[in-house]
Amino acid sequence: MKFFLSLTLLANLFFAVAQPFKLPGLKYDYADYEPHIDALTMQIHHSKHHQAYVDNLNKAVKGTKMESTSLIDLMLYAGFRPDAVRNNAGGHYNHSLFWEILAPKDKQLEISKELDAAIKAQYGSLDSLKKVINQAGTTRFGSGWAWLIVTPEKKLMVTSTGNQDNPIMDVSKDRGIPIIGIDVWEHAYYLKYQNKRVDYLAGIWNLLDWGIVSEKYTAALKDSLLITIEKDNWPALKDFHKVMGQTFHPSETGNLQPLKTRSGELLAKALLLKSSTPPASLNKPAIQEAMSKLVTECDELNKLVLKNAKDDVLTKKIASTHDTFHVIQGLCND
Ligand code: MN3
Repeated sequence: MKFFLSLTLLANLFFAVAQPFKLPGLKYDYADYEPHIDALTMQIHHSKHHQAYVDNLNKAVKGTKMESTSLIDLMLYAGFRPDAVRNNAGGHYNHSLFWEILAPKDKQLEISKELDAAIKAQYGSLDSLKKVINQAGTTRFGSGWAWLIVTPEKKLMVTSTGNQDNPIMDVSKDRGIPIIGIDVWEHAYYLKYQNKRVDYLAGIWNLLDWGIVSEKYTAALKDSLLITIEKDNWPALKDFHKVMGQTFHPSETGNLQPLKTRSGELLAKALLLKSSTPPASLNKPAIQEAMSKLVTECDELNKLVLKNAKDDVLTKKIASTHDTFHVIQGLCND
């Protein structure tokens, strides 16, 4: 078990930094997933759809700073990235997970005691968990995924996302590390099940390798990504960051127009940030202090703009305000 686990961790590490991204091979032949998923569907899904996500992801990051960004980081801040990155990074990650957790019946491993106990404690039984996941999959309008995730509070949670989004992404409402992902795009089932998503979802459980899911559960509980996600869950900080970025960065090249038109908005976002509740792990005096300082500085900055202060005065002031903001972000990474 220990050996297996370290192999998984090693694979994850490799997975996180390896670029260009590559299509992972399947552990079994396309026909081995029959009759629940037919061989042709597996073949097209893996060698055409997933391959296209990989190719388009490589294309989208090529020649940009993102070329050296890990897949996890591409997804964590998907909301700040081009749609092509969000969609194809998600497509690559989601399908890689999907292939990993599927196995023919005679190759599947047993569920671990820990995961079994966690499921029973939260959902009563494995069958009721399956029902909740199926419900998430059937009610997902259009294309998307149904998930079982481990949350930053180390609880299990069932959720779903649209398109190729996933719960690692900042754009998702429910966040955590996925340990089960069920593809509910029509391309995953149409040839055999046509429009009958419910029948496909009923069939897919025959292929679920609970042994692999158990390994993913154990790894997720220890993964520092959970801490990152918890700290990242602060919408008011992100809202402030957006306006700060859009006003400060142009000022670095001498363009003060965005600041002059948006200093009031920047102050409003700072006030909202100050009155918001930080994620539990960041609710500390030093961060509260920095937020107060940020409000004061944004207020002073806004007054300078209203008084038509000179450009060099404004440039200096926004630079120091930006520094204060990074004190909060810096502190966040303690
Ligand atoms: Mn798919």
